[in-house]
Amino acid sequence: MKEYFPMISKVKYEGKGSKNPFAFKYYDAERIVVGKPMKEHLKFAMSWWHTLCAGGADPFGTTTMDRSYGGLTDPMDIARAKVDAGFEFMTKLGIEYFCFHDADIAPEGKTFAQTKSNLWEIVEYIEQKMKQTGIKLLWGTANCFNSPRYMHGAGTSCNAHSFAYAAAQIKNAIEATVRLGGKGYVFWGGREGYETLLNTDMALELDNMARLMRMAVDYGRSIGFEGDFYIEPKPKEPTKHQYDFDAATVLGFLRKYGLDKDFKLNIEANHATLAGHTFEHELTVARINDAFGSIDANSGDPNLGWDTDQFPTDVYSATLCMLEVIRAGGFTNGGLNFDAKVRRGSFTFEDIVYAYISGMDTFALGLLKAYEVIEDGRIDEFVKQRYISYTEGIGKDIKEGRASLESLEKYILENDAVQMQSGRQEYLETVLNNILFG
Ligand code: XUL
Ligand code: CO
Repeated sequence: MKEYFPMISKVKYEGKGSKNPFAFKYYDAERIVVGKPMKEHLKFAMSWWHTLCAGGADPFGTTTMDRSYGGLTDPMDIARAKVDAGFEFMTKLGIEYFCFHDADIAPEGKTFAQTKSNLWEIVEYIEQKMKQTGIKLLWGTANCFNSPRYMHGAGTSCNAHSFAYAAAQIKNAIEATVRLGGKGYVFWGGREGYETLLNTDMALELDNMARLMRMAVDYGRSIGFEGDFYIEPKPKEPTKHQYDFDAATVLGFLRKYGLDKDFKLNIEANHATLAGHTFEHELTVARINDAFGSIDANSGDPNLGWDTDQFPTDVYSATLCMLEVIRAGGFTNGGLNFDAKVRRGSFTFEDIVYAYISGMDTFALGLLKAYEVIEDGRIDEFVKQRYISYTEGIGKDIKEGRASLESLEKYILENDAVQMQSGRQEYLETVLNNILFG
């Protein structure tokens, strides 16, 4: 069989002293960290779209990366070659999961019937490869944003025919996910938003988006899908305003429509940046609402207002992310999907290898550092002490629901000198630096 990544055989852990660009410096898959192997803490996944499809096009220029897999022209031949290349890549890197959109794995046909048969042919091929390699599906999704038929949205389209088309696509994408044993199904509202309120019935659009999700849950459960549905929040791009703005907005939506039992959140770092939040903020909101599900690991550029989907290299951010994952009890059905792409100028297959090695090493280091933060204990202890006033006296009464405005007024009349404590942010930042950099 043709080899697409001849520059590597199995990528191994060589430790932080290694200068081998094709070796892991921190990611040691089988190393036991607090009771389980690193690979189970991290559950890395390959994104089919960025890794095997994206050609580096941007609004100002055409593709820079050859994704013809050796000059193939027939879209189904290319689809099969992507399966070969993807499984070769994952096997060599030791990545045990992948994620896909229907449109990434199989080309659209002239009719929907043709699209469907293309999809199922490739799904069967993927299934064989999964059996041979033991690689698993993390989540599937449907691309209901690329085609012109979704120019006004999919579930939120003003056009019921577009809604119906999206439903048909989602039905097949869920079936494919179930068939491949995926434990997650993602809704990223690609064009579920608006450009101007002058032409938008927001109430109907949101009701319809919820209707589509309800149909997906009902259908998924009816064919035996026991995993999690996810919404992936993002505030803007491609629409000016995306309805799934951020974690808090999505939680309000899910609760309003009674979808919160079936849906969790897939938090993406760059989307948090676009919403004006930190990655860890979005993860915390998900965790404290029992909605933490999965992660799209990447990074954005804080100086830009769009989604750059860069590979994550910031250990500080990865540490704070992994702290949240640990606090949430670790991944169950979810994992860490590299929803990230190499830069337009990094156009060779070798660059994809460097990118994944760097992302995997970053999160491996983040995992180790997060456990060091916990073991060190200074930060957790500080937070505990900061709220100590709620463990006794009037604070305990407030926390346990025994206080009222009257009882608190009575208390203040007798104790009106409030003593304050410092938040010690600068000190805590030095503690974190000390743990990260020694
Ligand atoms: C887009 C994005 C998507 C979703 C899946 O910003 O993150 O790739 O992850 O549709
Ligand atoms: Co994403």
